[in-house]
Amino acid sequence: MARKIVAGNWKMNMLADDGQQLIQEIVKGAAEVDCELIVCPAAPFLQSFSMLKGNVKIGAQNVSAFDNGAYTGEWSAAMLKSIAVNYAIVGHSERRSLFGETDDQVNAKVHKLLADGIKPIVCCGETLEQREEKLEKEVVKLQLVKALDGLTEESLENIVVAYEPVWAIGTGVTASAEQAQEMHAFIRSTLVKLFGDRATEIPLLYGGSCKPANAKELFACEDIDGGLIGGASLKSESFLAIAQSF
Ligand code: 3PY
Repeated sequence: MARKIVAGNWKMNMLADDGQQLIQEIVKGAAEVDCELIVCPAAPFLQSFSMLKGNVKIGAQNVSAFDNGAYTGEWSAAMLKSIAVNYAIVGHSERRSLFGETDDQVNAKVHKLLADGIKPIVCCGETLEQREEKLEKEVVKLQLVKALDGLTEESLENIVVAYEPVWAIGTGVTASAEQAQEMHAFIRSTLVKLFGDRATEIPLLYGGSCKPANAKELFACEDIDGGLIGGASLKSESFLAIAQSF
């Protein structure tokens, strides 16, 4: 798997025409960037983008923890596989806080995705209150231990981890490069303790108001391998500028 990654989480934004235009602009600009780009549109548009090639990959923003059956409104890892989706975000803080996604569900989703050959982008991150109480490391460690429970060493090469401090999501506030690096180094060492040296290969993305103005400083940090981008992924200029910040 590529180590340098910039992934765009479009969240519940963009209609069909705007999305098509944006993806075309991204594909055009992709030749100029030295990293893998992942575009994560809303579910209705996944299929229309999923035949992209080269360094632009397609990711879902969620997946069901179940296989198939009477689960209205859900979609399975096998369905994503059948339309050639490459990645899926799991455990985003918006899913946890707005839709009650639990660590156990995140873990089940990670296993379903890996079983169908889709790479999970596993999100973790603390709230402002937890940081103020100096609990950020404890919280993130627990999220990782639970999300990755039961994984084999071999599956590590198909995992991406994204650190997204909740207080920096959609707020315009970004973690300083020092704060982000400190947490990424902690995540790296936690993963190595859990899985051994092979875990050093897991790409660690920073997410939370990452934009062209701060991407260079963040990506220069030793343990930051790229970004999971929210608002700035909705315009090709800013998304590609971030991808050129390595
Ligand atoms: C943000 O940067 O707002 C994100 O949530 C990216 O996933």
